[in-house]
Amino acid sequence: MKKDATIYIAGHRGMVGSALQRKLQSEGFTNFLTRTSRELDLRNQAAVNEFFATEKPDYVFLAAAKVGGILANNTYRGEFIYDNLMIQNNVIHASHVNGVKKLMFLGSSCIYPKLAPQPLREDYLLTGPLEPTNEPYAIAKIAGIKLCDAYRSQYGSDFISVMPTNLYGPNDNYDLEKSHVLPALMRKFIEAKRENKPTVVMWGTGSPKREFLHVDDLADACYYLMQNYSEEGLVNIGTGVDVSILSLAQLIKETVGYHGVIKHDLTKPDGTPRKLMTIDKLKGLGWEPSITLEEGVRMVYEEVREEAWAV
Ligand code: GFB
Repeated sequence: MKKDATIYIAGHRGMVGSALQRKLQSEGFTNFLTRTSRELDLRNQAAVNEFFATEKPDYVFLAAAKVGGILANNTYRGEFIYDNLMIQNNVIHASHVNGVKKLMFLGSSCIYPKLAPQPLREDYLLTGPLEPTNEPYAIAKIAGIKLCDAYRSQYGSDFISVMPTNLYGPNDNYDLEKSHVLPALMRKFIEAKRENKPTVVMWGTGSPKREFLHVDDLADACYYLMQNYSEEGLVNIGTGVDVSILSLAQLIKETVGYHGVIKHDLTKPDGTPRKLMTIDKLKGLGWEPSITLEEGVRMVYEEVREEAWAV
């Protein structure tokens, strides 16, 4: 990627897109194409086609998506499949039509079968039934991988797919109904400490295990792969280490310095029991993460400790 290349980051205001832009800026790239969803609705095929035909990006990072935590995925099932299919179909096809040099499609570790052996290897894709709470989202993301592969096969497009594990970091979503677990618990512990509340409620049993990657590490890996990887299929991006949700809660509790009690809301779903990915392929390509969960949680706490969230 030449430093004067024109780069379109779809989803540049989200947690992933903004991290990608920070990374590319730090590497000396200056020529960014960005549009808010209000300026360009990526579900609108005609609008996307016109944007690509006019702006002719050299490289595309497809980080725009309808995303959310377990409850949002399970509640807005129609939006999660429709919006994501439309966004990725439009952007990937327009990239092909307009001769984009390389495109990176970002998926999620939830594409793997619910009960696949752990750690999850890239070739476990489509070997069993999916976790029901996020099946619509996972189906859309699997379709995106297959779309990139089909365009590579039929047209020779240099479109690659990466599957990040559960992410956290700057510009995360702190809406307690829609967010993922790490920002949700961070907010709950900070507010409970501030307001001297005796308890903090976490969802589910706390026994599911998850792998967490700081989004700055993700952006670093994406930039690395954009330069060093060009194949069909997918590459996992994670840490190769997971923790139980209860351990995560305890880590955040300690980091925040909250001394109350953790309670469980068992009416909320646990979701998939475990989704630890192997990162052997990524390591083999020459990349490893550098931010530990303890460091990352500390970084997030420093970023948001004074935040006054709307109710
Ligand atoms: O992060 P999370 O919403 O998503 O939930 P998933 C992870 C686990 O944390 C679940 C528990 O077992 C939740 O029940 N949990 C505990 C909480 N307290 C809370 C809380 O206050 N808020 C939230 N949100 N969870 C999503 C998928 O799955 O992960 C998406 O639905 C996507 O498709 C994304 O793949 C990365 O890891 O279960």
